[in-house]
Parts: sequence; C-alpha cells; structure tokens
Amino acid sequence: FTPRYLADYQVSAFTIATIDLTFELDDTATKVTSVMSVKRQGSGNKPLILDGEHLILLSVKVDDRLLSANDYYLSDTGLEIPVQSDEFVLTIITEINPRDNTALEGLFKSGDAFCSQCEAEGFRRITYYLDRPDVMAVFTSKVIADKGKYPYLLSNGNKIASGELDNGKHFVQWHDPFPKPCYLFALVAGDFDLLQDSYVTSENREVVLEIFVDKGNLAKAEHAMASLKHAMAWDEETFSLAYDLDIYMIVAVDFFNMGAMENKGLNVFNSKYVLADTESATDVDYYNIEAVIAHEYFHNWTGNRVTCRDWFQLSLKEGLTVFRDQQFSGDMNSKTVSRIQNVRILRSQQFAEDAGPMAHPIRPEKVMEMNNFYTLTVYEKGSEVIRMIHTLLGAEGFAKGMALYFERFDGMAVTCDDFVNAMADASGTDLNQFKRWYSQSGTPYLKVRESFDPQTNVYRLTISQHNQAGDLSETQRCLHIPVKIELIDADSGIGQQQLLELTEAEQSWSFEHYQAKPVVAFLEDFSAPVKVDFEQTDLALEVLMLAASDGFCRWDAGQKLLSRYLHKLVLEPGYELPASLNTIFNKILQQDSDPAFTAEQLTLPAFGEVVDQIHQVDPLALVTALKTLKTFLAEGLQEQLAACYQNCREKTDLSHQQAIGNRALKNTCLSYLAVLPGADAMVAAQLGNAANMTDTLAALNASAVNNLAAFDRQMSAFESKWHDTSLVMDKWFTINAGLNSEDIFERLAALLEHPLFCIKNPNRARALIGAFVSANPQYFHCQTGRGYQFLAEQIKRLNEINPQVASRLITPLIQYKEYDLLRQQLMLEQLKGLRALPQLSKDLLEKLDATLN
Ligand code: HT7
Ligand code: ZN
Repeated sequence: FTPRYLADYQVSAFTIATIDLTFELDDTATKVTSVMSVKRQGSGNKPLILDGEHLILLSVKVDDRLLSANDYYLSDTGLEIPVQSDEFVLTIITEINPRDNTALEGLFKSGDAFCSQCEAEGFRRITYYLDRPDVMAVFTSKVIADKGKYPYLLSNGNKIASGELDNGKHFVQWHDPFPKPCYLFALVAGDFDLLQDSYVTSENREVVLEIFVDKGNLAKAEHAMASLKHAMAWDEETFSLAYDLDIYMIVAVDFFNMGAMENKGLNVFNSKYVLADTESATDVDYYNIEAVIAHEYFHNWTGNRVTCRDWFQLSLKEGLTVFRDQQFSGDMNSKTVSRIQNVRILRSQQFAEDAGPMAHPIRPEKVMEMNNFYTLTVYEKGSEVIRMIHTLLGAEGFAKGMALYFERFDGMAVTCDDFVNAMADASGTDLNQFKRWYSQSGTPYLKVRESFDPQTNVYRLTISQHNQAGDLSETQRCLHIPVKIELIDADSGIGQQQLLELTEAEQSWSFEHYQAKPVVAFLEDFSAPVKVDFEQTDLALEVLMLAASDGFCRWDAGQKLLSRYLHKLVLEPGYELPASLNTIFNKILQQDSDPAFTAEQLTLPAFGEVVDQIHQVDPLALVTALKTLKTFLAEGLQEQLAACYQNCREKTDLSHQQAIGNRALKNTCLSYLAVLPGADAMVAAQLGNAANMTDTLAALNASAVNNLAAFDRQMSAFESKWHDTSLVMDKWFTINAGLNSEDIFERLAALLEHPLFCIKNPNRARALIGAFVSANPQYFHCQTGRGYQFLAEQIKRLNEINPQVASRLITPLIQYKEYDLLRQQLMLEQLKGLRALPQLSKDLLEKLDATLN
C-alpha cells in the first residue's frame, strides 16, 4: 500500500462525460453494465487507467471492438487500457457479490435490501471507473430486479422509465441531469414503507419528498420529514439556496458504516438518524436526527453542486457543511446549549486526535486509506475554521462570500483555497495568513496575561500563541486567530465586548477608564479552536459563571473551576474539596432561567475532556477523582438537588422545547442523587413512571453506573419489551457495556454471544464494543490490561469483516501516550499484536504504522 500526496495532484488524463449503467441485481452475482463516453484531456497518449477492486471482469469494449485479455492489464486495483483515440465509447461488464460485501462499501445487502455506499472510493467496487471526485459525469441508471422482493428500485435524479420484464422481474431507469463524481452515485432496491410529502421552493417549484423505511416504521419517519422541510426553508432563508431536482429521497437502512450519505437526490441514512418516536427515541436522538437530516440536505449545495477537486480537500465540503448544520441546529434549538455540545466533542475527541499519531491538518497532505480521514479534524475542526471566517467577516460578509463561491464554482470540483479566496474577495478581507489553518495540524494554545494599573486606570491584556511543543517551531507559523472577549466591570457588572485579531506570536491590547481590574470572559462563543492558559482566580470564575453575557463563557468558567479541582484530586493524594464549590453550584442550581443550560452547567467535565489536560494521567486516578467530586457535590447539595428533581417532575404544561430542557435538568439531578446510598427506590420509581425513552435511559444508566441491585432485573424487563426494536436494543447493549461491575468481562463475553449481537452490524458493534471503551473507563483502563485485550480481540475480528469500523474503534489505543507508563506499555502490547496480523487492512495498517514507527 503506498500513500498519496496532495502535492502530487494531477488533472486526470481522461474524463467521462456520460455513464449509462445497468444493474441486474442478484445476491451473489449482480451484473453491472457500464457504457461511458470517454474523452482525453490534454495531449499525449497516456493509457486509460481505471480503478477497480473486488470485481470480476466479464468484458471490455472500446467503441465496437471487443478487447481480449491481451489488450489490457488487469490487477487487483484496476484496469489499464492502452488506447490511442482521444474520444471513444467504453463498455465494461463486471460481476459483483453484494451478499458477501461485509465492508459495506460499494453495493451490499443491508438486511433484505440492496444498498450502495460509494464515498470515498466505493464506486470502484461496482465497476471499473475513474474513481476520483474531479471526474464529473451525467449518470443514467437502469435497475433490474425481482418485483416481488424489490418493489422499489431507486437511483439518483428523476425516474425516466419503468416496466415489467420476464420471470417476475421489473426495471426502473433514472437520469440525473447534474454532472457528478461517482462517489455521489447511489442505488437502493427493496421493499419499504414510504412516507411522502412535498415542499414548494422559494423558486416556486414543487419538490416531492420521500422517506423509505422498513415496513412498520412509517410513523417513526415523521420527525425526519419535518426536519427536512425545516432544513430546506433554512437554507433558502439563510443562504438563498433552494433545492434543484423534482424529487428528494431518503432511505433508512440498518447496516451502515457512518451516519448518512448525501448521494444526489437519494440520501442513504443509517436508520438511527431517521427513525424516532417518543417511546423509543431520546431527546438526543431527536436532536441528532434533525442535525443529520439537515447536514445531508445542505450537502446538495456544499458538496454536490460544488464538490472537491481531490480527497485532500474533503474539509471543503465537510467542514463547511458541519458549520451549516451547527448554525441550523443553533437556530432550531438553544444556541448556547448547541454550542456547548460542539465544544465538548471538540475538546474531548478532536484535541486528542490532533495530539496523537494520526494528527493531520484539516486539509491533509498525505493519505494511505481515504476512509481514515473522515475525522473529527476534517469535520469538527474544519467547521471551527469556517466559523472563524464567519466571525472575522460577520454574517453579511460571509453570506456574500457564499454567493460568490457558488457564482464562481457551481458545477465544478474545487479546492479549499478557492473557497477562502471567494470569502476574501467578496468581503475585501485579507485571509492569506488565515489560510495557514488549512495546513497546520495540532491545537494551538493561547497564554493570556493581564495587568491593571490603578494609577492610569488602564487594563492590559497580552496574548501569545503557541503549539503543543511549546514555542512555535519553524514549520508552525503564527495563525490568524479571532478572540472574542468581554471585559466585565467588577463594580457595575457592565460588560464591554470586543473582537481581537491575534496574528502575531504575542500581542497586547490596552483598555482605558477602568476603576478596578475588570473580569475577562475570554473566547466568547469559543471563537477559535484553541486551548487557553489563563490563570483566573476562583472568584473571577465565579463572577463569570453568573455574570458573563455569553452563555458559552458562563458554562466554560464552571468547567474550568471543576477541572481545576479534578486536577487537584488526581495530583494531590488526600486533597479535600472546599465548601465554596457547593456554594457556587448551589447558586447555579437555584437559577430558574433555562433548565437545559443549567443542566450543562451542572454536568461535570467528561473523562475524555480532562484526560487531555493532565500529562500521562493515571486513568483510574481520574475515574476516582470524578467520582469523588460528584459525590461531594451530591452530598453537599442533596436537599437542593432533590427539590430541583421533584420540581422538574411536577412541571406540566411545558412547550416541547421546555419539556426537553426540563428533562435534561431532572436527569442531571438524578445522576447526582443516584451516587448516594439509598438511590435504588428513586431510580426504580423513575423507571416505573417513565413515559419516554429519555427518562427510561437516564434511570437505567444511573442503575448501571452505580451498579444498583435491581440492574439485572431492570435490564431484563427492558429487553423483553424491546427485543424486536433494533435501535432500542442498541441502547440496551450500550447500557450493559457501561455497567460498573467487577464481572464486566464475563458479561461482555456473554453479550458477544447474545442472540441479538451481530458484529457485522456497525451500529451493534459500536453499541457494545465502542460503548465499553468510551463509557466504562474504570474497566477499559483496568490495571490488568484486560480492557485493552478485549478491544484488540474485537478489532482483530472486525479487521476481516469491516475495516472501516475496526479502524474507528482502534482510536483510544493509538492515543496511548495520553496515559501513564503502565497503560502505555499495556496498550503497546496490543497494538504490536494487531500489527502482526497476517491480513491487516489498509485502514488499520496506516494507523498502526503511524503509531508504532
Ligand atoms: N459524506 C459522507 C461521508 C462518508 C460516508 C457516509 C456513510 C458511509 C461511509 C462513508 N464514508 C464517507 C457523510 C457525510 O459527511 O455527510
Ligand atoms: Zn458531510
């Protein structure tokens, strides 16, 4: 396996203007006929080199000439045809085996349905092709299959023909008028229930909206449909972007590697991001469905109409589309709470990725397996980079930049630089230094110093920028960083907001006319994806928690305070927490403004958020510190937490959004109260009375985390009720994986043998294996190394079944340097064992070599 480099990009020697596909579907021997009009680009007589993997080649024709095996070179990765002509029709017939395709790339079976996934490089598992995003063709696709088993035959674009055939078969033909790269091709065939609706665009065109779900699930698609219509309206209002085809289809399938896929006119979704009703889905599920539906819809412009020149530019579409879906979610829900969720993910996972062996800039420069670069860096940090452009240009400047981007590049495959140039040109802003965000990896950190001169009443703020290694190295250059701050006058409580632009290694700003030193709310709305080293007193943090104008800063001050005490608990054995902590968190608890926000303020930083802050931490010391802090607050505020819990329970007549916030606060209180002795009755009562999945899962989770006596009984009852509902059983496996019990490894072994466990289903594999690794640090990091061994064994199995899933699950092991030397050694042992596997996938090999070399 050889890596590819951004610097080596070359325009393709050939392009394909049209492709006419015919699929004769069969579980193990699907026949694919592809007729392409091919044209040479530029001069020379280079051969045509097509990508192709896991294919059986049946025939090749150039114009009317049938080629023999001597006329081409066939390998495991492609087909080379030495052609002389500059323009010709190429006809290729291949055979593929969807049933045995457990990697879920190309054409595969998801349950009884046929389904495709072509991004990033899955189309080459369907037929030989120029599988690169800058080759854009007009697709026509004819699908032939048994009518009884597969009444719906779907592909991209508009339906242009359909009819009956012999032997109970039928066909449907689709035509997509928009030229597209092959990664946006899709095919689905199956028997579904169909939810239909329509939307009239701002251009007054009626669009048919269709959501296909497994039989019996129709009512569970209502929320997805409503979300889709909200997203369509939002994009028209915010960016004047309307939908362009006559039909928009979404299909929900159970076997899927990621969340969803934005294929032109035919999105394929993991059913987890479509199906919901209050009985079976949580508030978080509802939120995520709305976000993912919007994300895929927004790709129609940012990704499909304007796509990536090459895969190194992935953040061009993903960073921008995540930014768009985050803005949308903020508008549909609480802006502050949405922002807090984004920041939690960034800090707990993206920062670790950016400090680990697979660290890469948001525009990577070297890739071996493209699937390994669908990362938090490309997506989430990529979105933060777009957000910084938004902050620097303002909403209006940004909207002008978007308009210019589409004016310049509609229908084209372009680069991240093209996007930034459009933003700069439309707004008259110099973004040349800013572009360094695209080529530098690592999380920058800012050191902040302050001084106040009571003689001159001048407050001075000095900020310097650094990388992880300390000072900026020669290759790491100063970034252009927008820093939003608020200076709060200690006496009046009045704040003054400012946008500072840090462009040098160190800069100072002076603010006049302060009678006393103001308190600074630093990095409002998390205006840049950086770490901050700013020694503020507990008192200053307490002021910020209650008085900062920006909700993110109010929350962040509390998190900083809590992290400070977690550090002390980890690093100073016998440390005793101060009573002042209870006083301030009592004040937070007494606020009655926004319960969802209060819940966030009361939530302790997650294990993953703190690991990152303590050098080579002993993970069990951190687990203990988190428990100690939680118990301390629970004991100190028991009465108030119980009152708040009760108050939330009694609230009726709430709007939909208020009810969500109310549940969040109630369940946060429950998570505290459940650590105290005698919590069993309270948890059991909530479980008994729960009228929705949010409350049920909160109770079961409390039972698991605190290993309550009734846990097994409660889980059995849940299993009996839900054993037929796959998405709910995923939750059951997840709760089991988080159980705080010494026999967890025996239990995990039994769960792997459970009749409903299926390692070939990515959702199920993640629900058990992924959840154990991320939600059960006490046992995952146990001193014997058994947790790491468990994970390595499952990765070994998945390596042969589904390399993409295996490669994602290995993340905590490759980030071994975060932990103490004992853990490092135990993790390395497992990593070396995996590296020695005989049939190692490219996905795992790339990560293991980056880690071990
Ligand atoms: N653009 C898609 C990325 C993707 C993917 C989706 C499903 C399965 C495998 C996949 N590989 C890459 C999803 C998105 O960002 O919207
Ligand atoms: Zn995306």
